[in-house]
Amino acid sequence: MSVETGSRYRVHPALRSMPIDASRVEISAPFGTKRLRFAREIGARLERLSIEPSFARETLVKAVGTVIFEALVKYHFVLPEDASPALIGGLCVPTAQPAGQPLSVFDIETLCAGDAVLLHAPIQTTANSSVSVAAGGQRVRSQLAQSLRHPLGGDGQGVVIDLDFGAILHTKNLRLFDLGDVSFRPSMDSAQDVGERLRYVCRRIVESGGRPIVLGGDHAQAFYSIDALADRYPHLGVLQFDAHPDLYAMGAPCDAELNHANVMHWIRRMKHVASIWQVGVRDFFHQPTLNLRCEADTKIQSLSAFEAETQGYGRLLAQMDRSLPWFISFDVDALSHADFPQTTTPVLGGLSFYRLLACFEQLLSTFDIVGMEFVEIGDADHGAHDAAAVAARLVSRYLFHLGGAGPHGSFVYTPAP
Ligand SMILES: [Mn+2]
Repeated sequence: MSVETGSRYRVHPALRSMPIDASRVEISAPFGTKRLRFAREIGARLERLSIEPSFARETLVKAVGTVIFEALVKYHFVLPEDASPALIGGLCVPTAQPAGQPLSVFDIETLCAGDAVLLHAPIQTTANSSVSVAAGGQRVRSQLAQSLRHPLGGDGQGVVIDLDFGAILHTKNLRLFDLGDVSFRPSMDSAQDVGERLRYVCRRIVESGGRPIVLGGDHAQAFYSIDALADRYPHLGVLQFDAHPDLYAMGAPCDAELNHANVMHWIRRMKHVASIWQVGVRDFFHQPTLNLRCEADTKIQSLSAFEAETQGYGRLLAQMDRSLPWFISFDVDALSHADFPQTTTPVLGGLSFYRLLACFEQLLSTFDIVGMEFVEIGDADHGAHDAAAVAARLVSRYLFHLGGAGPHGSFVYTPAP
């Protein structure tokens, strides 16, 4: 991870220092995943600096040396003065059952271009339903982990086979890494804190050439995940699958607050977002007009669920700008069978699985898809056909495409004599 370029720093306010023996101390931070050991004298110098509101880079380098300085900054024991307070709560917490290989947030810089990086962001901006969507993304991870795992466990040899597409992916080409869950401290953190951590981590992933796969959380997370792509992709397309356009406006003070129903207003105003396609939108509703302006936004185009299901995805695939990199923001309520409590705002109708899968094949083979997210997944298990299973299936196709999977042929794996 690149060291911050800011010139003034402060010590993490909750940094802990524990003596290990007569000559060494170990430092750690709550919710951090890293511990470092130093000579006691270094620990004492750090402690003296911790009472300063901020200090110059040179002061710290002089006190601890360049190598230790860089380690302290890399692992967030020392923060840039202007770092978001969200960083203090840690970034990602490793998960017990990762999909793919576990990756520490501090090792993102070791990624290769095209590596897929999974993480779950427990963002929830509105809780007006008995079912939570905060942790639903973990179900997508479990589904994926279950399908990708070697049946005998461990690091046994194997290949991944996709029967729908007659394809085979060698596990050495399965470059999927799991950062775990974005840190969330109940009763301490807001959705914005989690969002800022998500933005920070996503920015690092794309800087390193990785492809983020973000599992939500509600759709407000798109504000952070898509904003994070701005430097790496100054002209970006956003392909939103959703029953709702998420462009709701009431002409009331609530319009000023980011939530899962209005997030696309924020995204359409982002400079780097050059085009937005909304796919699967449907239903009818009463739109207030008082205190609101009706304007044309040429960035936004849509393919309704009715068109997708009755005429196919042809117009979308023909009209999406092929010169742009695209990020897929997938709200599972786009799906025809996503009903309560698999998602919290289900809508009659929707996209059917195999037509959608075929559309994904076209997207993955003819467009540069730089990452994707799946949001609004209810935190309840509904088995093999639920929204989380569909999301995991779509992610599996992304992995096969990124890994350059080949044809399976008519081989049968048979017990060796
Ligand atoms: Mn949505």
